[in-house]
Amino acid sequence: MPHFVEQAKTYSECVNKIRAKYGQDFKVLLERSVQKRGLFGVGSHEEIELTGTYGFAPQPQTERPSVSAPVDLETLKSQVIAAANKAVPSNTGDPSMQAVLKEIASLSGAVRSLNEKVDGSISGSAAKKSARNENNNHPSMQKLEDDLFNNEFSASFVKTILERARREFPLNELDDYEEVQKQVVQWIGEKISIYEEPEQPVQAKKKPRVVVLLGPPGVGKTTTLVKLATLYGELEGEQEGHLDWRKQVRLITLDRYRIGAEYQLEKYGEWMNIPVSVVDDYDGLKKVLALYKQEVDFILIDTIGRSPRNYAELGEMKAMLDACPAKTEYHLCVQASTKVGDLRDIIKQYEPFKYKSVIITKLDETDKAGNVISVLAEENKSVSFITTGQTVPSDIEPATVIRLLINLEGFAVDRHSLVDHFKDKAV
Ligand SMILES: Nc1nc2c(ncn2[C@@H]2O[C@H](COP(=O)(O)OP(=O)(O)O)[C@@H](O)[C@H]2O)c(=O)[nH]1
Ligand SMILES: [Mg+2]
Repeated sequence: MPHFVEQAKTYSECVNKIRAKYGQDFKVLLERSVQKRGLFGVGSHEEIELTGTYGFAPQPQTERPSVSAPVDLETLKSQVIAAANKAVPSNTGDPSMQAVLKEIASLSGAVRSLNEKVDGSISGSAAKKSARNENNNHPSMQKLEDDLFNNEFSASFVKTILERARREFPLNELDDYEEVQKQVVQWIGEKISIYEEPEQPVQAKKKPRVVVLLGPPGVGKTTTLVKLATLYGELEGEQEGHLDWRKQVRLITLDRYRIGAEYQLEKYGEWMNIPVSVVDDYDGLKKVLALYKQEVDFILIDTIGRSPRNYAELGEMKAMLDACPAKTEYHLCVQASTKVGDLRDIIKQYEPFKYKSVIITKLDETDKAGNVISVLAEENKSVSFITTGQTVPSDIEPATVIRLLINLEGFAVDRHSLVDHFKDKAV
């Protein structure tokens, strides 16, 4: 089957180019952004590149896409599991962990191939079908597509929203673009899932909540952990120069890969009057956790790593963290400005840790959150916190749907109607 590779400034421009050159029967297989250099390096800019095939007979609409498990995810998971088992021999035969990981792998595999099908978008038959819809060519549809891509939403996310718009907006409603936008903002909000913090059960003996922060280096884990410690600690006041906390919080850092600058957490601990423990291995972590078991409210664990692609290191870390109690809450930190493709990779690389939620860091550094919203929706992940600056402890807030929506660039956002629509998800 013949292939094409086309580049343009926007996704829709690129699709129009493909349509003009190769006709309606084409299928986009790969989307990536490429950096175009201007003359003498001046005016360099990003473009969308679409690769795909064309000139095939349209598939009947009823035909279902076949879902085959992608190989790379399986390989990746087994690398992490193998490394984890190697690091702690006593864990090698934990069949329940293996079963859970296997299940996660197959589920995310299925979700991923479905996403890839959707991302393959604009197949010949879909293009024909949309051509039949007269509202397809309405200028509002074009504008909506551009606005969504400008906010860095993924191709599959944009496609889903456009299809819904085609289905639900009659021609006369499309004339009022502001109304269209308001409605679309709600649809986007419906795709955002907010993490629900577990209730602290009232019990005679204290049982600490254990929270672990994961993520690639430099995303802001340590800074976020300190911000969380102050949120959870509930400041009582200051006495003789020491901060006083209503709740007992302890910080733990995994020492394995520390380099000079990483003594950061200990310095923060000293400043905040919150004890910090440094542990080296599974047994060390187990001991510290046992020590704190009945006397504290929160234990926050910082992790350190060189790269999420270093599977042996991820495996070792996983083996060490297996010392944590079953109810430990793992949060994955991702930087708001990360590109869609990289986000998908990171989300999958940390899957073996069974993290419950994602913390979006450095939202202050970008105006666009479509990338994060799309990938989290695709991968069924919820957001717990958003961090918005380097200042400790103030630059953190619990994630809300509205907080992410008001960041959308070029969209008319009606705050009141959103608060009304999302109620508790919004506060
Ligand atoms: N602009 C911005 N910078 C942040 C934020 N959170 C952390 N940083 C900065 O990012 C850098 C790396 O943070 P750090 O917590 O050491 O990252 P880690 O390697 O993941 O632990 C530091 O310079 C932080 O001050 C944030 O929300 N916004
Ligand atoms: Mg750190």
